[in-house]
Amino acid sequence: MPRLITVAAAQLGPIGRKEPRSSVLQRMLMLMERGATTGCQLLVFPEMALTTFFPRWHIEDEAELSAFFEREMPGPETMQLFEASRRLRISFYLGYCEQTPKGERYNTSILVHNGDIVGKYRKIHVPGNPVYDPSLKLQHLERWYFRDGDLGFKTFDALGSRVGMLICNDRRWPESFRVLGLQGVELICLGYNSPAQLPDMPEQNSLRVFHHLVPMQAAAYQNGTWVVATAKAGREEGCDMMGSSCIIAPSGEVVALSYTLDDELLSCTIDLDMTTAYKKFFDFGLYRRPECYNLIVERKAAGNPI
Ligand code: ING
Repeated sequence: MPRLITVAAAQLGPIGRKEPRSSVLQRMLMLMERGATTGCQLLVFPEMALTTFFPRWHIEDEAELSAFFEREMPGPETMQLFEASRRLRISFYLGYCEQTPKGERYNTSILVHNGDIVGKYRKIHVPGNPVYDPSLKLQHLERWYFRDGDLGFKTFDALGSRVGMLICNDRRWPESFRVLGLQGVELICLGYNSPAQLPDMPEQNSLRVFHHLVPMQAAAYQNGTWVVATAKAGREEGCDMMGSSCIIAPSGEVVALSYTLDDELLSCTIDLDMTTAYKKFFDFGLYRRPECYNLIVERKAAGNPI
């Protein structure tokens, strides 16, 4: 008996700087309704799904900035997603900007099952610049706005599966996936906001989708896990954001790929038991040599030969 589950990347098109939460939530609820009618059990929304990707600006107006953050989850507006989850029996991953009661700000995701939060993650690899750098054509000020995630890489047993969460830039680092792999992860949910072009490194422009897919395909295979990765896509406030939301099998194959840069539901029925053969091939307990991997935790930057 295969262990089947129907999952979907719930891709969102661009969100304007002034677009109200209510309008974004409307779009998300539509995707949830569509997911329900097509038998989806889990929807993966993007990183920072409720707002525009504001770290492309250096925002000094505290009132404007503050409006991008959630102080409660669920809050008065996001409650609708939780109600829909309960009513439609659909679980979801949601990326959002979290502000704690102490005023700490994190780039966060949650896993919601049957209207309850069953998992929480705070982005560990926070990319970009810590201060405004006028020499750059494209600002990416996540390090100015967000603290480093402090919850580690955890897995959550939900939906008859072992689920892990990552956010955007985490997908480029093999360590993110390995720490989840060492906990037997079977399904990794990830939302992202990635510029389709890098005006400060234009030689990489033609490789953007390759650099998005290749680390996740490798990691899915090396850890024997499914990956669902969801974009906030399209031309957002003059910035082209990459689409290519995808579902990747434990074989490393991309089995579904989005074909628009707008709101799109990309679903696939996946067999969680497909992880078994790959986990057996890469039998960590038999073949891994952690005693030879010390540098991975001892060193941060590359240094002298040992
Ligand atoms: N986005 C980017 C990503 O990894 C980034 C970060 C920064 C890309 C600088 C390119 C240049 O795709 C997020 N949201 O992490």
